[in-house]
Amino acid sequence: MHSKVLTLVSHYLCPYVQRASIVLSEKGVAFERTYIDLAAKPDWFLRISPLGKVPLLAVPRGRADAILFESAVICEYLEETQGGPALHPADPLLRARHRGWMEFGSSILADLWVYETTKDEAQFEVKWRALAQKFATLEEELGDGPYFAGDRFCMVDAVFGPVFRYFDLFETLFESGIFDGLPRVQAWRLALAARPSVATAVGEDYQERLMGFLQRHDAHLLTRRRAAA
Ligand SMILES: N[C@@H](CCC(=O)N[C@@H](CS)C(=O)NCC(=O)O)C(=O)O
Repeated sequence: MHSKVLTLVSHYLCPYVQRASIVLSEKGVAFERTYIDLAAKPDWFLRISPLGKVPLLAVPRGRADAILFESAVICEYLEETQGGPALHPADPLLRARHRGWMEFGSSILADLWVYETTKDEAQFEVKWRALAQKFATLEEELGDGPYFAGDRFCMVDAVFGPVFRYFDLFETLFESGIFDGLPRVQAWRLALAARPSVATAVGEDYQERLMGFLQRHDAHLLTRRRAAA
C-alpha cells in the first residue's frame, strides 16, 4: 500500500477494528479506511496481513507503507506517536493493569464470537455463563465512573465500547439478563455508547449488517428471539 495518511484496513463488523478507530478519533488523528470482505480476502490484503486478519494500520513511509497488525499493537503505537490526550495512565504499574483489562476485553470478545455464532444451545448457555461471570468481575473493578478509570476516557474504554455494542442488537431480540444486578457495568455501558468516538466507530447500517451475520450463521441466539416472541 502507498497511503498519504494513516489508513485503517477494516471490516464493517470487527470489534478490533473499532478499538483502533476509537483511539484514532480520541486522539483527533485524520485517517482513512479501506474495507475488505473477510469472506473473500483480496490478494493485496493477504500479502500484507501476516495473520490474514483486520485491523491493519498502514503508516505512510517512503515508497511503501509500514504495515502494523494486531489491534493492541496498533493502539499502543498510536498512543506513543500521536498527539491528543494520553489514553494510558502515566504510572507503569497502573498502565500494566490497564493492559491486563484490555486483554480481559479481548477474552470477552472471544466468548462473544461463540455466543453469537453457535447453533448449539448448550454451548450458548456455557458462553452466557462465562460472559455473565466476566461482567460480574468487571463490576467489582469499576469505580464511580463514568469511565473505566474515572473521569478520563482511556484505552480500556476503547476496548469495551465495541464489546457493549453487540448487546444493543441482542437486546432487541431477547432479554438475556446478562447485566442484571450490575449497576456499574450498566452505567459504564451507557457512558461508552454516548461517547462520540465510540458511536462513530461503525457505520449507520451496523445493526443490519450484524443481523445479516447472525442469520448467515443460523445462530442459536436467533431462536431465543423466536422463543421469547
Ligand atoms: N488479535 C487480533 C484479532 C483480530 C481479529 O480476530 N479480526 C477478525 C475480524 S473481527 C478477522 O480478521 N478475522 C479473519 C480471519 O480470522 O480469517 C487483533 O486484536 O487485531
